[in-house]
Amino acid sequence: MRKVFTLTIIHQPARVLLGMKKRGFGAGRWNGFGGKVRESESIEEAARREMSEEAGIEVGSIEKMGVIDFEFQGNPEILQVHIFCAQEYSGEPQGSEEMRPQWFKTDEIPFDTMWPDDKYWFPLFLSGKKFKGNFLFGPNDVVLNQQLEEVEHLMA
Ligand code: 6OG
Repeated sequence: MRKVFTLTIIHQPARVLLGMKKRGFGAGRWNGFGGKVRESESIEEAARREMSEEAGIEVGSIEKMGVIDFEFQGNPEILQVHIFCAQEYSGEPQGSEEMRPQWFKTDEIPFDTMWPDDKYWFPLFLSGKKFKGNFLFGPNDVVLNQQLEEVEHLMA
């Protein structure tokens, strides 16, 4: 079974907006903003909705930068995460029940407190490259296997 998620990162010159996940899946880690795509919406609509719900901001144009399939050993479910970049937004980033937003300089990304896959794809993301890949996690969220490739285009 496959579940589709969004993950959106505001990227402005020399800084990114991340959020500390306060509860649920990935709690205690910095990450972009996002969640599960509902049946009634497109993936991009979900990305915008989650930015609004979790950080209180409305994003301008957004661009899909990557798609990654995640698998956890012993679990048949595949999490397909669509990673978006946005530069412009309106409103002021605000904390929510789920996330505490904070700006990070692009040379001070807190990889040690992020999902272990992030250090693989973040450099591509920051340099504006598009990518797709897959990761297999083992016990304690260790990366057992991964593939990541740069691509010219991603499907909407
Ligand atoms: P909710 O459960 O909050 O959505 N997500 C991941 N992000 C990274 N960087 N690595 C992973 O490796 C991830 N798995 C899921 C997708 C979960 C949020 O977390 C992201 C969503 O934005 C396993 O609804």
